[in-house]
Amino acid sequence: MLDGKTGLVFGVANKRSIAWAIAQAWVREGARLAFTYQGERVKESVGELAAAFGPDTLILPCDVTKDEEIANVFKVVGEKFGRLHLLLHSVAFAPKDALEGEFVNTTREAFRVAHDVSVYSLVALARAAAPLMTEGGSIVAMSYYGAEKVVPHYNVMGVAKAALEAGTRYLAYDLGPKKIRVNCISAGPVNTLAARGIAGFTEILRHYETHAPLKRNVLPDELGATGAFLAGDGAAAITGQVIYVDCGYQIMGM
Ligand code: IMJ
Repeated sequence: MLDGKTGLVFGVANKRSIAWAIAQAWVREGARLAFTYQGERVKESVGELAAAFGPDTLILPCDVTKDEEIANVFKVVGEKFGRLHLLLHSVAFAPKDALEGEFVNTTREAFRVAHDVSVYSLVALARAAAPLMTEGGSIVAMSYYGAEKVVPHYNVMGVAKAALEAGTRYLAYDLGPKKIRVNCISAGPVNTLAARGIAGFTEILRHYETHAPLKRNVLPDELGATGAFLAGDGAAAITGQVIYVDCGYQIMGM
């Protein structure tokens, strides 16, 4: 149960977003949420989705590469909510070129952008959230298997997710004394905006169906359920972990 808890969700773009699945699960368990969106293109869709939780749902713009925008989000959330218990980081970006060619050709700029948007943002958000998490908290970030094994074309995002997972451990250490837990969900492939346009994504889904022990792909609702678990007291002693929600794919050697 998440009754009486407040949460802040980064990374909803549309109804297919993993962030949306986890937000719905948090609300179903009784949490009150605020949302951020990145860019005018998704402002409307995030607004329409968030309105499902009431007309006065807080929706704020946030480009996570801008310190001023992050500061503004936490200032407003502090004013409206007073305190914060939950934070979801479901944000990643690498320039498209970097996900198409060979990793060896990654430019300094693509590497920088991927790590700024996808990794540093978690550090910045955790630091800004901590002073509002006066009753303890749960921070959840999204990762992917490409962090630990080579997934063709995942390239610099794999390196960024490895840093995100390591960052999760260091944040868990720093924030543990404040009863703030920090964990990652490593999700199997899901057909979201971040997956669209990836060459051969249908084949990737089929590969998981064939090779994962459960012989199917993960459903967004199942990621929501794990997000709700990590947010709640059932996970009160879990921090710094990467939880695989991938139908068992990660255990396979061949
Ligand atoms: C992304 C690229 C290559 C292989 C991939 C993915 N596989 C999966 C993804 C196998 C599952 C999706 N994923 C886990 C991501 O983290 C995607 C991040 C992403 C996607 C894009 C596409 C559009 C763009 N930049 C992006 N940056 C990050 O321009």
